[in-house]
Amino acid sequence: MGKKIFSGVQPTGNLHLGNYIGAIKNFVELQNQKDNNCVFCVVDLHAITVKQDPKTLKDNIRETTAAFLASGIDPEKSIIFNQSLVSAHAEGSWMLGCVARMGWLNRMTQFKEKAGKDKEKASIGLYIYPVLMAADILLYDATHVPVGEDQKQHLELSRDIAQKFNLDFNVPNFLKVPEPLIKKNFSRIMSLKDGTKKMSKSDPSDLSRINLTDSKEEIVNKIKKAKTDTRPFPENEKDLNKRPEVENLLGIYSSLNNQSLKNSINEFAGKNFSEFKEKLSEIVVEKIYPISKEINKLQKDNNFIDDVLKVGSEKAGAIASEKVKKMKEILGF
Ligand code: AQP
Repeated sequence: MGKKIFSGVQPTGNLHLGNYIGAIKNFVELQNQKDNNCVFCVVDLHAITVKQDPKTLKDNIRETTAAFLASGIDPEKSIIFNQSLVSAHAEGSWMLGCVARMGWLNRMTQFKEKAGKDKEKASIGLYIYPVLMAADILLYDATHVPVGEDQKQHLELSRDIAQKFNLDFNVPNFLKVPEPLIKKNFSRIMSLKDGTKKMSKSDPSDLSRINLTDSKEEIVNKIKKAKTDTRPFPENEKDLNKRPEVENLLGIYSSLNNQSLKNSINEFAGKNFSEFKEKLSEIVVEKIYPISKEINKLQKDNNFIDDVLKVGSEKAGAIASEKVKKMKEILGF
């Protein structure tokens, strides 16, 4: 039997190679597997948990949609929409928020990281973000959720919320308990400048990430400047110990070539970093530049992108509002 897939990406600009390898690349693979039903969402309600400029947000919603399409997500095969067009997400989130416990949310490390030292000033939305994420997933009866390693904890919370709702209202199996789909390898791509920090949209340094809209020259330049170390190229996996930057670059190379880390190391053992970086640039340009070109092309036609989202939101809304209707009946409304 096929899987029911739900996943989302925030339209917060600067979509990068980490988003591609950790999420979007897998979305395309899952879409193309027989019998899967896939829903891919531009999670704009999540984006406003931190302040957004309205005009930039609108552009970023379209850019993220364009990135989905340019990467190979096909609106004929998958549902593509933006969250704010389907009000069931906000309604479902409220009902699930009354089931989720403060203690559970207090453990979420992403809130702690994003709120920083002054958590009193963080928005309530940022705190309850994982509840909205649970609604996103549970409204579609998703069986599997492809995410990067950083989202594992939020997904576990979605599972807890589903189980508690089913138990509290004695509706066994009403909310489906979703499974995370996290790639064993290369599920966390790190900054090109610091191998201990994840590659992130909000890193102030553009050199820390390869954007999905970068030109060929920018890609080559960023890889040239990517941090390595002074030790020779690794001979085996043990040689990667305490070398996060080198491990990360080899991870990117392996993932884009669909080969193991071991094979990549063997390919370059005895050679120097400049040779490796040249090959790495080639594969990144080969995989990312066509996406960048297509995003630029699609962005010239806002009507087309808006239409994809409108059609997708009608399909998504039909599924999600039906689930919300049943939730309301269960709650006694
Ligand atoms: N560095 C990464 N490596 C692997 N996967 C990643 N993802 C994000 N960064 C990496 C995965 O991409 C999907 C969409 O992420 P998102 O845009 O919804 O949120 P995010 O995780 O907050 O992205 P960023 O880049 O880290 O944004 P900021 O800088 O705002 O915090 C998710 O599946 C995520 O796992």
